[in-house]
Amino acid sequence: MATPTDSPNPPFIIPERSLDRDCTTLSRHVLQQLQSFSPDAQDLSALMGRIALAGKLIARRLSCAGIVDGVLGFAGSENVQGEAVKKMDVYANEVFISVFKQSGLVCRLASEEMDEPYYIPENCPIGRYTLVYDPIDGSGNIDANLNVGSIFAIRQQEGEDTTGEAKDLLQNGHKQIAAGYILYGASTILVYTIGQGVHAFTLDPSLGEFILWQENLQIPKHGSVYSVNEGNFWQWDDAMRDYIRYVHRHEGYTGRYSGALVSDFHRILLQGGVFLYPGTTKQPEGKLRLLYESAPLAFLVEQAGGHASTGTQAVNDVVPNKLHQRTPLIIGSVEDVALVESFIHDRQQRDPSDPS
Ligand code: P6P
Repeated sequence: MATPTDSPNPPFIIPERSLDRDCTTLSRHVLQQLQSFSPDAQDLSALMGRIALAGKLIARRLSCAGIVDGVLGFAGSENVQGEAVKKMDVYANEVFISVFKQSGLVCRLASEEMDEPYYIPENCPIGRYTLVYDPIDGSGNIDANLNVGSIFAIRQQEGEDTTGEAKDLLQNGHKQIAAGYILYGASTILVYTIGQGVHAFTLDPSLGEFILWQENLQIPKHGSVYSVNEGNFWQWDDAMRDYIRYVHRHEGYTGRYSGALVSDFHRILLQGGVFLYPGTTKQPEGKLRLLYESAPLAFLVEQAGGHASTGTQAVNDVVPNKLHQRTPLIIGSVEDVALVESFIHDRQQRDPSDPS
């Protein structure tokens, strides 16, 4: 009988990788970035390790969609956003809470899925960090087996939150000390920054570890992709319509829109281009939430040499007035974001009363 080596196409063999690369886990990478083993560095490294665990638990569950209960379909409730909650939204939200219990790291968690911040009392005297997160971004994609993601940011708690309203979270995005996302796709990718570049890890299921894939990602200055839900055209202001008409009439643009912000953003981070979720007549402030969707991605894209704008100001300069505040989002390559902003500026010049 022919042995595999005799066949014209020997079986695919995973190329040998260096032991050192297999050992460059997320937790180790954080310490390398900080070049420190101080208690704060160890805390941040441990924090990212817990987020990686959350990603592994969510990825495992998603991979069983259809053969395990609790993955597909709706939970039968609505969240604070007024959106129908998917079963995976509930599960993923609980996962992030569970991985931080007994960690001594995070005192509060603020999530798209919870009206108010969640406190972990046993951590609060010690843990001075707050996790803000969207546990499953794009959950409408789950039942169609399309990409979804988790988005997170870590902030330092300031002062004593005696009222439980977490008012210290109502500060601009420059207060984020770490941010990133986990993309659950053909592979599970974790991308993060602690303010020293953007770095990407791939989950190696055989190790159960996120292993370093790429360091210091830089977004191209321009890309051909524009990512927007054109079904909202009828609800946009004139500036957005002017931009869309421009890309429809000029060579070199291609539309890509998955329905999951993380998925569309990841493509743009790697290939260049721009993602837009402008304000609409129904939601003038936009759909995406500032604290746990737009601001974390804005931190990432600025670290990668890109830009994130509301159309009139940098996303990371926006000071929220409430936990679940929404903002319009234009994010991606500097040249492509600037092109969109130029149409807004032109309209304002022509009609200063135009709020766009
Ligand atoms: P629409 C998913 O619900 C989400 O928050 C983002 O992940 C995504 O980019 C956007 O909303 C999709 O919204 O209105 O185009 O379906």
